Amino acid sequence: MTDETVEAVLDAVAETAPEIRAGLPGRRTKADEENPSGEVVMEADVWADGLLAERIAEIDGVGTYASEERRDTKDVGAGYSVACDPLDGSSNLRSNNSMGTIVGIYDAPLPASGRDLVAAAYVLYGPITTMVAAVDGTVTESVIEHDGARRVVDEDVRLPDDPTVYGFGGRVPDWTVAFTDYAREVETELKLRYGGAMIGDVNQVMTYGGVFSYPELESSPEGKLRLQFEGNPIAYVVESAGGRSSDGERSLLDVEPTDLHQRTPVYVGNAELIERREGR
Ligand code: FDP
Repeated sequence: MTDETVEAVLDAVAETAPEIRAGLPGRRTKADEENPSGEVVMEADVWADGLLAERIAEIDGVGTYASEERRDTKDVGAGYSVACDPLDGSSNLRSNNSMGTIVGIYDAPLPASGRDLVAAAYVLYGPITTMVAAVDGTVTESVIEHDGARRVVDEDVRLPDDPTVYGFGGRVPDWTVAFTDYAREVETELKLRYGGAMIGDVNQVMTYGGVFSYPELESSPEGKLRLQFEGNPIAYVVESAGGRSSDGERSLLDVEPTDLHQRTPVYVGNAELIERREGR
């Protein structure tokens, strides 16, 4: 369990990314199964999970592999717990829009607190395949080359001070009164950017500044996104880049972990915009 393990996990995710991307065209249909959260998955979700599980399990210093696609954790040795969302936003496959892969490396058994993360990263499958990684408090952006090599293009990614964009998930009639009030205010200040894949939408915020939220809903007070696989890793990246995260009351990194697949409302972005939501 060393920093070499962290780099090896990030390398494995980067090396797998071109393969995941290349295999998407033939896997745009629904698989005949549901994930542990009860959602129908795409063939690409299952396939990407299989590839990542195999590659990450081989790494010295990794003890556990877990993903949004499997009910239980997989014991693979001794060391860090690696939690993945193999294809975040995979419902965008049908409409050919952006998607991502998310990885969180925890120094604790799962479910773990975000404070146990030692690194987190995401791959964005946009026109270019990129990886944004937070390690030791520094966030880098790399272009992933065809052979899976990471070429750093920004050595110190920081959230811009002047926020520009927002993206909010969920249907408006399903929003709570408090969230609706907040959204109405933010709408008058920022431009809407919502593409339906958290990674794509968060990367807009990382690039232009602003706020992304998949909030608590009337029909689902815990929202939609999963703490271990989505909320914590994204919070770790955004906070390492100088932003803030919240479940509406506290940093996502301080949310008590209770279940591997627990959901949480997610707010990430510039500090002032997150604090304004917490103040309501
Ligand atoms: P998806 O179901 O396509 O995997 O993780 C779930 C997620 O996508 C996020 O990437 C995205 O932000 C959200 O769900 C989109 O949900 P809506 O369709 O409700 O907007």
